[in-house]
Amino acid sequence: MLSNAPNSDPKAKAPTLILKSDADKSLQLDLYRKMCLFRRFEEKVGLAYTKRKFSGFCHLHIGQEALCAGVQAAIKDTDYIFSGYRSHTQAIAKGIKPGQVMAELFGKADGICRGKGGSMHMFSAEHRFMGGHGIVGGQLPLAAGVGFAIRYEEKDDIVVCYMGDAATNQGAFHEALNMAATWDIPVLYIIENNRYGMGTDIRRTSSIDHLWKRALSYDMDYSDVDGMNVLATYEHVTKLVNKMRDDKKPHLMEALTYRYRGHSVSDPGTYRTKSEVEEYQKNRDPIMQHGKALVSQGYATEAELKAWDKSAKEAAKEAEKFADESPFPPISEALDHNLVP
Ligand SMILES: Cc1ncc(C[n+]2csc(CCOP(=O)(O)OP(=O)(O)O)c2C)c(N)n1
Ligand SMILES: [Mg+2]
Repeated sequence: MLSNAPNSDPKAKAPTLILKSDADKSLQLDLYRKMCLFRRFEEKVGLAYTKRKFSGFCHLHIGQEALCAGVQAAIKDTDYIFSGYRSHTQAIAKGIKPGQVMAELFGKADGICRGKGGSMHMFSAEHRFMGGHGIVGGQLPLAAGVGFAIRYEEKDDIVVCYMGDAATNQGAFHEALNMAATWDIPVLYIIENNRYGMGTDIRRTSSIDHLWKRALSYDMDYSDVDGMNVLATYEHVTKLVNKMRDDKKPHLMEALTYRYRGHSVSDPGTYRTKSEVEEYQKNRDPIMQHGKALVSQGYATEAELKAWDKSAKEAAKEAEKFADESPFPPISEALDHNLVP
């Protein structure tokens, strides 16, 4: 298990960088480009929010890109993703176009839910992206339900269900994991442990030092991974899902990660020090780490890394333009697609 459990010692040393991987070169390059896109997209979203292009809640994923990119590369298109409310980039990773995600944020007709889901409730059955859930832990039992259907229909797919660290203290977490373990339901439950709930250090709300220990209560398989390292994540999750497709058993994976921005856009961040944030940005940043890995393997030059980042900025700009130009949905469809009697 990793020694840098964030909930036991925030000053613990970062794990050694993985600078070599058996993953093929084109995949490794793709992971870099994806993370650049996720970062630049979320920066654009943050700016659009401050320009009041949309309102309501908005939770950015900046700093946590490696997990999203690494997991997505390890699963198949037919697998399902469930997530919480910090899910813009997970929707893009699952194949939804950045413009459709941005238009959804802006409440526009070309949004993936025709502007009715917004930041916290992206959804696309076609992409098997099952939300976007605003209720902390609400997605966990739903993921068990889809996993049950997969098993019942004897399919080969698996379900990936992301949650934040604070969600592990919810009743729904325990009920869902107990059921998944009892019935052998193929759900990979992933804790995105970014060390804080809304503003509370996980050490103040959890009695254990490693959140994967929760799996012991259900005799469920468990592991942890350095969620700031995309190659480590990709390699680890690939092994997990290969096993899960065979044995159909659930797994609880704790990914150690960190968010750079506030909990939501309205968070002044007074519960942590500036130097803690800077330490992650300087020494653990997922894009920086992976860039180093690519250069050290001779897969890319510094100039190429810069060019890919530039393309990511352009893609984020295009997504915003698409959303700006999309019309608002007509008032006549205000009650369509809603659960109204
Ligand atoms: C059932 C429920 N309780 C409280 C909230 C308010 N709330 C929104 S986010 C949040 C903290 C969740 O933190 P975590 O699970 O660690 O996810 P992160 O924001 O760090 O990604 C809380 C308490 C909610 N949305 N749902
Ligand atoms: Mg958290």
